[in-house]
Amino acid sequence: MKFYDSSAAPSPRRVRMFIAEKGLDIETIEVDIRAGEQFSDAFRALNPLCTVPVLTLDNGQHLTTTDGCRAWLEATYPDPPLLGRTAEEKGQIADLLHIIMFNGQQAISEALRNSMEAMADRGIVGPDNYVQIPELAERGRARGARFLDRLETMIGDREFIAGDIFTAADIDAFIYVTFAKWAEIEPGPAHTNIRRWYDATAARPSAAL
Ligand SMILES: N[C@@H](CCC(=O)N[C@@H](CS)C(=O)NCC(=O)O)C(=O)O
Repeated sequence: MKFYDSSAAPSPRRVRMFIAEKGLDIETIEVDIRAGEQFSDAFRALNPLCTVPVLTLDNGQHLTTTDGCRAWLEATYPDPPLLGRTAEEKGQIADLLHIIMFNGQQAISEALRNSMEAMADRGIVGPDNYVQIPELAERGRARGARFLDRLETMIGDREFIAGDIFTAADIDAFIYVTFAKWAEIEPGPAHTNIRRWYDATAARPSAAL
């Protein structure tokens, strides 16, 4: 098994933290996406969509999205559970992950991909080029700020986002609050729940990776 990672990018970090929380040791290959290694023939053979993360399994199968990698990891290494223990919790965490992706990841990606000079013509991730749309960057920043307000309420006075256990929802929200800083979106003084929860998550060994 091999994990194709890219150390500065948020999506593979979602799998990297997941692997660390499971206590697994998986051979990791760094893909230099700034140098365009994701477009090489060798990488396209693993994932024609030219994105990281990728997990290659011992049976020759390639899992090419964060969701696919984590679904397989959870089913193969169920302890500790990160995608829910009961049917109800699995449903709840799937909801949370969707909300975090739609309101957090999508907003911040739009803000950055449509404004950064280094992302010129890379408005959407993947093998095809798309021009930047400055209005999308502006909208992304507005949505990103609202994401923090929404997350503040989602966390409330809970220790973890889903309740009493650490889950993939904490991993993803932690990574996107960190990623939002690239777009100059940061928790303010009113985001006291985010600050408490963020500091506790940052202290976990998996967050240092
Ligand atoms: N939905 C995909 C998205 C993966 C994704 O966007 N990966 C980014 C890094 S965070 C990437 O591969 N970027 C390469 C590029 O920008 O060309 C997943 O979660 O696996």
